[in-house]
Amino acid sequence: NWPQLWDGHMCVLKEGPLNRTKMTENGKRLRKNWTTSHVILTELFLLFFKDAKSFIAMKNGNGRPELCIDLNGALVQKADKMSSRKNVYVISTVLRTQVLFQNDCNIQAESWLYGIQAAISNLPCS
Ligand code: I3S
Repeated sequence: NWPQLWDGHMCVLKEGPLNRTKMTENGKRLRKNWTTSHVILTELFLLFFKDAKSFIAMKNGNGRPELCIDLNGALVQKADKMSSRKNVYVISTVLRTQVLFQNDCNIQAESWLYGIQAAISNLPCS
């Protein structure tokens, strides 16, 4: 139950819009499908919501994220070769899911990189 999990365990380290696409799921390559998400970084997870309203709705007991990335043991790296877009990074999880994220503004994109790296480095499997 997402709202309960949220109330019990999560605080927002960073929040805002990012373009993203899943690249691999359980090691299997997927067709890219870039979308803009409202992204929430917590100590444990990177959560992708359809928009800011959907995040608020989840906190009020309605709905859940579109995508939830487990940061424990994950890796985040620059991914220039994985896309023609600029400022692209890839998060690779222990369960071999890969998500690309991107922002046209390099400062914004780097700020997410550093935030995610910091969260990962505070987790036991890093
Ligand atoms: O790395 P790829 O496969 O060339 O990625 C592009 C394609 O997925 C493309 O869609 P098609 O599945 O119709 O070929 C997407 O529209 C592009 O956005 C993908 O590349 P970028 O470079 O934007 O990540």
